[in-house]
Amino acid sequence: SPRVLSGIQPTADSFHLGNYLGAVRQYVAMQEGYDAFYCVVDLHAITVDYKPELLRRRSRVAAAQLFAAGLDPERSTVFIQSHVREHTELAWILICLTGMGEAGRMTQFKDKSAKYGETSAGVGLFTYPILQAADILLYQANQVPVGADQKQHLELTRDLAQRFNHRFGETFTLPEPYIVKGVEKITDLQDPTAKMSKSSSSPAGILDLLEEPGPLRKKVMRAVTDTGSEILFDEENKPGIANLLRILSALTGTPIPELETRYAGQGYGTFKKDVAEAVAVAFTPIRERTEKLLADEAGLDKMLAAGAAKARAVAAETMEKVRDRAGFLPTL
Ligand code: AQP
Repeated sequence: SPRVLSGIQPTADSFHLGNYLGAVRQYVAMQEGYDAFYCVVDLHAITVDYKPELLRRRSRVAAAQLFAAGLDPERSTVFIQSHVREHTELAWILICLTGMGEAGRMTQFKDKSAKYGETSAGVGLFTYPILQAADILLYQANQVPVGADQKQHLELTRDLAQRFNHRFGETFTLPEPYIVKGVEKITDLQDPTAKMSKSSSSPAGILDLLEEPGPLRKKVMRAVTDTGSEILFDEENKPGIANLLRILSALTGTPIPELETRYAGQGYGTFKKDVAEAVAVAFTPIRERTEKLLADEAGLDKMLAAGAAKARAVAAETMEKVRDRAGFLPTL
C-alpha cells in the first residue's frame, strides 16, 4: 500500500483545532489504506527559542495527543523524530544540495524570522524545510497530509528529491501533498483572516485540543464576526462566519449549504452555540484519553520506543542507499 508520512511540532502545550482538522484527523483517516508514519518533530521545534524541560514535556503531550486522537500503534508507526538519527544525517546531505536563493524564497521562513529581525533568526529556521524534506524522503512517502501553509515546502521536497535522483541515480520517491479541501486553513477566532497558529495566535484566537468545554464555549461565543446577522459562507465579507461554518461542517459532516439553510434567519447566537457544542463534543474524549496516556509516562515512552524501532528500520535502508550513491565510503 502507498506510504504516508507527516510530522507535527511539539511547540505548544496542546495542538489546536487547525492542527486537528488540517492534519491529525487526516492522519487517523489515512491509517486505512496507507502504510502510515507519523512523527513528533522535536528537531524542528528547536529552530525557535525553547526550553529543554518544556520541549521534553511537550513532546510527550504531542505524542499522547496523536494516540488519543485515534492513531493505533498496531497500524501506524508513531515516533519521535530525534529518535531516528538518520533524519539529521539526510538533512545535511540535502542542505548541501539546496541553493541559498531557493531556501530564501520560503514564505514560512520569512514570516517566522520577521519577529527576530533579519539577521538574528537562527540558521536552523532557515534550513527547517530541508529537514522536513529529509523526514519525508527517508520513508519514501507517496502522500504527505498537510495544511495549505506547507504546500511550498512540499514543492521544495520534490525538487530536492528530483535533484538527488538526477545527480546520483534514482533513490527517492516523489511525494505529493495531501490537502483536504475546506479544512486546509482554519483561521484565528480573533483575527479570521490569519491562520490559527500555536505561536502567533493569542489564546483567545485558538481552540486547544486539551481545553475544557467551558473555556472552549466562551472562546467560540466571543469569536469575531461582522456586524450583520446572516449565516452565509462569504469568505471575503464574512471571514469569521465562514471560518465557523467550515469548522461546524468539518466536525459534523454537514455540507456548508445545508448549514446555511438550517441557520437562515436565526442570528449568530444559536449558530455559535452549536459550533461550541460540536467542538466540545469532538475534543472531550481526546482530552480524556490524552490525560490517561500521560498518567503512565513509562507506558507512553515504550510505545514511542517501539515506533522508533519500526521507523529506524525503514530510514536505515534509505540512508544506506543514499550514502553509497552520494559517494561516502562504507564502514566495515
Ligand atoms: N490553521 C491551520 N489550519 C489547517 N491546518 C493547519 N496546520 C497548522 N495550522 C493549521 C497544520 O498542522 C500541521 C502541524 O503543524 P506544525 O506543528 O508543523 O506547525 P505549523 O504548521 O507551523 O502550525 P502552527 O500551529 O502555526 O505552529 P507553530 O506556531 O509552532 O509554527 C501541519 O500539517 C499544518 O499544515
